[in-house]
Amino acid sequence: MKNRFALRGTCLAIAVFLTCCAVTAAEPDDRGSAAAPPATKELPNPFVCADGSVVRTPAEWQRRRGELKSLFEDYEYGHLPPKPEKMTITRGDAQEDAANGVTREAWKLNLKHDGKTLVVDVNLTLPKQADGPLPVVVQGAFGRPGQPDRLSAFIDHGYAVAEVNFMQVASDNREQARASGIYELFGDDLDCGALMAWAWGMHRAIDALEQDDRIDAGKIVVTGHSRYGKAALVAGAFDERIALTVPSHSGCAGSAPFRFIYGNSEKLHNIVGAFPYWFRSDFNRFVGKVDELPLDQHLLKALVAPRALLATEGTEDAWTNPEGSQLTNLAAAEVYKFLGAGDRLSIRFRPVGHIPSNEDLVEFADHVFFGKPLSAEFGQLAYPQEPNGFRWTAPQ
Ligand code: GTR
Repeated sequence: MKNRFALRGTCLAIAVFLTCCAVTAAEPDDRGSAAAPPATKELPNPFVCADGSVVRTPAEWQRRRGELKSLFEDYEYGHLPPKPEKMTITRGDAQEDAANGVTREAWKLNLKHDGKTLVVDVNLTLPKQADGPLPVVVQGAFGRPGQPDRLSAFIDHGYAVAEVNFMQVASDNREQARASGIYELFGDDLDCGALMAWAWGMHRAIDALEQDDRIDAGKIVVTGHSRYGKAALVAGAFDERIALTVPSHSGCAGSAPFRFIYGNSEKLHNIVGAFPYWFRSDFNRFVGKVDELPLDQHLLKALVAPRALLATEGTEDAWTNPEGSQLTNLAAAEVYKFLGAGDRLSIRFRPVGHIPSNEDLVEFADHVFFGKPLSAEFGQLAYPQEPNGFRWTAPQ
């Protein structure tokens, strides 16, 4: 049981090591278990596999997708923890909130693994006039208490909202990081940081939502703002049950690349300096060496393909590198086009600072799920195109 989920990576590492030995007596790559491509200043090519072969068909993309997931697990976020052995759900009584036209239910997910239990709270809010199974927005419960209408952009348009208590999953506190939540549940087996842990928490909420026939399991949206936008993007990349992923102003380690930093936006050394516990503990080895990173964030977006993905950005939110997010969208678009899903990837810029724009999520979700028209601002670029971003294109 112990280290079960590190086993796959270890096998790959051994395979890579043996291959290297057969060709040359070079030292094994000690930077992770997935094979690292050569250093590159441009965004790495998603279509070239670890063995140098080129992805030519959507079926071959599936294998490449597995490699890309390993890169993110082995180098940046750590491994996605497994589903716990058992989950039971305690559903609190439905509370009617007539003033806001909603029904609220407090759920407790009791997650059991290897004799240990972790309880994660999920607050479900349903529009009162529900008609048929509802699309649902899953997000961290970071909302501002005392603002009961904070979910109204979703609820008023017929979307249910499930808010997951991320802090029970992994603390967002440097001193207490890796001391509670999933780190207690799984013990030493985990190498993931908080971003992957929060993504795992969203996946557990989806396990529960899938069992509720008031929810349309084919219309699951994940979202989050800023650090929770990073977690939402990771969640969407690693779980194909998610139909639409909407990182809001997610910035560095989210929608924005490490290689292209515009203006005074957040760099790898800033984020691993302030929030090392969001990542695998050795991610800081790439400080000052981003060219050697075997991945960049366009590949995380590409992992969501062909499922829908919308990045929402603020052109006055300089720290989150909105110009860089434009570049990763353009790069990921090559994968979307290759998979015949070019219309499922979009970006929406607003002239705002660090505030979410939930109305954009709803408009795009209504478009993807119900075929409603989309306004022209979606997909409109806000910056000149980066000439050095990437030279590769999707194979013909
Ligand atoms: C900042 C951090 C960003 C972003 C932000 C937030 O301090 O540098 O990456 O996550 O916090 O979550 O509000």
